[in-house]
Amino acid sequence: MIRSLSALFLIALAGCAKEEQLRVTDAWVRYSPVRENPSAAYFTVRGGPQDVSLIGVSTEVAIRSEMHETMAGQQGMAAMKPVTSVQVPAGSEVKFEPGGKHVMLWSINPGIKPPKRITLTFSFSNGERIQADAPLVAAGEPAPTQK
Ligand SMILES: [Cu+2]
Repeated sequence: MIRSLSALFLIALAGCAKEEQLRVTDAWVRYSPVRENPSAAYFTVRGGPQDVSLIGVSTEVAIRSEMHETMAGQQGMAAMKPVTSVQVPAGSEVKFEPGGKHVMLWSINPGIKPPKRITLTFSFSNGERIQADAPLVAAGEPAPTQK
């Protein structure tokens, strides 16, 4: 009885692992033309076979980057606060999008402007690192279509 249960369990695990890998899609950056103001990166993290946490997003072309969460602040004003970790449960879809979670990027190299693309590096709690290309989108330009 025990043996057959564990066999079933293994089959279930194998089926799961084949299904989805941890990945990042739909990355783009709302580019700030004012150097003192940060740009903001948006993307979708698609969970893999295990629960993990996203613990950092960085790019070589910005001096500093920080994950933020947007909260309903006082008097109806939206406020943001830095977060050091965002949970990505297995098989889930975690969106970083305008009005929600985002990554602030400070002081992108002056030579790098829309429509150039930058590479974002995503670090996860299980040691995985994923890179994704993100187009810089100028202020006033529409966001790339999200699928
Ligand atoms: Cu922010």
